[in-house]
Order: sequence, then structure tokens, then C-alpha cells
Amino acid sequence: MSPTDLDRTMSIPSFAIGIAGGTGAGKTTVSRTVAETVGEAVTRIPLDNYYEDLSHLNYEERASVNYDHPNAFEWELLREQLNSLLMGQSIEMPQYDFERHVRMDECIHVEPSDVIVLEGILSLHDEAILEMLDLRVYVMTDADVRILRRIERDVVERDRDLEGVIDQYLGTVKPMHEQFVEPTKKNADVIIPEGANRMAVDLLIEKVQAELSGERVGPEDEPGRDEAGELEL
Ligand code: UZR
Ligand code: MG
Repeated sequence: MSPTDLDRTMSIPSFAIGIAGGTGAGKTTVSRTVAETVGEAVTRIPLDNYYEDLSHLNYEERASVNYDHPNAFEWELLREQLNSLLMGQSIEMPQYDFERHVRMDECIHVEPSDVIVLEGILSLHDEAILEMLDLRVYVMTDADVRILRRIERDVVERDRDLEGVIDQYLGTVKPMHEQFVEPTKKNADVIIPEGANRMAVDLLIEKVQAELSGERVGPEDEPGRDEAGELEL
């Protein structure tokens, strides 16, 4: 390998994908499927981990925060950490405890990888984040399906009571979805109908795999292309 080849390999930027959509749309399922199929080249960054640290508030105050509003997230930290990963630097990713509504004490050490998947309701909301993303995906699932999944998750997995989940849904989740989440659909390159749409997920995986194998070949190395990467006719 010549020094120029080495430089190019080391400066290869990661391929960043954003996966947005309403609560219960299937964002996590889509990104997990991509990550599990493609393997360790993919790192998942859940937007939920970037909820503001509200440990200075008491539990009641924390429980009444509007977690579906963009202000609930620490965008600056996310921008900084996403940028670091794209620059090939590792990060200490925060973690979030949904039962206590607080940031956990321990961070996760995340090494840079070839593919980064940012996943969360407002992944396609912030201008600076949008610019860092190479592929923007919106998972579009009917609201009735989403609320049923949300009830199942919050009541069964997060030990919340049904009444609280319904109140939260009608009070903040639904209005904030309509005001902030749904409009980000226009920022998407691709819209996936239903998270579990196998064909769409397969196409996404194919795209990721194509990016991965493409990385090792510069445009000038491809047969039939000249120096500028233009097709030779
Ligand atoms: P997904 N959320 C909580 O329920 N509790 C918290 O402490 C922090 C967030 C919810 C948040 C949002 N809203 O709808 C959801 N509320 O997590 C986003 N209310 O996560 O995309 O996995 O559904
Ligand atoms: Mg999720």
C-alpha cells in the first residue's frame, strides 16, 4: 500500500444515517436489524441518550417534563459527539434511565465505525445534525399502531400505569408529534412505511453494505472511470 492509499483509507469518513419517526414507529427495530445484519461496522446512537440531564429536579418535576419537545434534548452534546465520531474519534456516550427520568452515571465508550446510525423521534430535526447525515430515513407508521406499541412498551417494560401513559400520550406525545416530529418527514431521503417493512429494511441494508464495500475503492480505481471519477464513454 502506498502512502497515498494509506492516507485515503485513514481519512475515509463514516457513513451517517438518521432514522426518525414517531414513538412506536419501529425506529429501534429498523436500526437494530441493520446493525445486527451488517455487524460491527455499524454503531447505533440512540437519541434518547441525549435527553438533558435533569438530576437537579426532583422526581415529580422530572416526571412532568415535556420529553417530546426538542428542548428536552442536549443538542450541543449530540452535535459534538456525532462530529467526533465522524472525524474518527471515540466518544463517551451518555445513557438514560427511563424509569427514573435521569441520565445514568456511567457513559458508554464508543469507538468510531464505518457506519453510524442515529435513531430517535427528532433525529431529522436539528439543522447541524441534518448536515452531518448522509442518509435520512423517516419511519412512518399509523398513529393507532404506534400508541398500541407505546402502551405495551411503557406498561410492560417500563412499569408505568396505563392511565399515565394515556395522559402523557394525549397531553404531550401526540401534540408534539404533530408539531415537531411529523414535519421532519420532509427532511427525509427515504420514507419507510411501517418499521417492520422487510423489503425496505433489506434495501437499507443493501445500501449500507454497498457503502462499506465502496469505501475500499476510490473513484479512480473503478474500471471505466477516469481520474475525476467521470464515466468514460
Ligand atoms: P421512542 N420519554 C419518556 O417517556 N420518559 C423520559 O424520561 C424520557 C422520554 C419518552 C418521550 C418520547 N416522551 O415520546 C419517547 N414522553 O420517550 C421517545 N412523554 O422514545 O422514540 O423510543 O418512543
Ligand atoms: Mg425506540
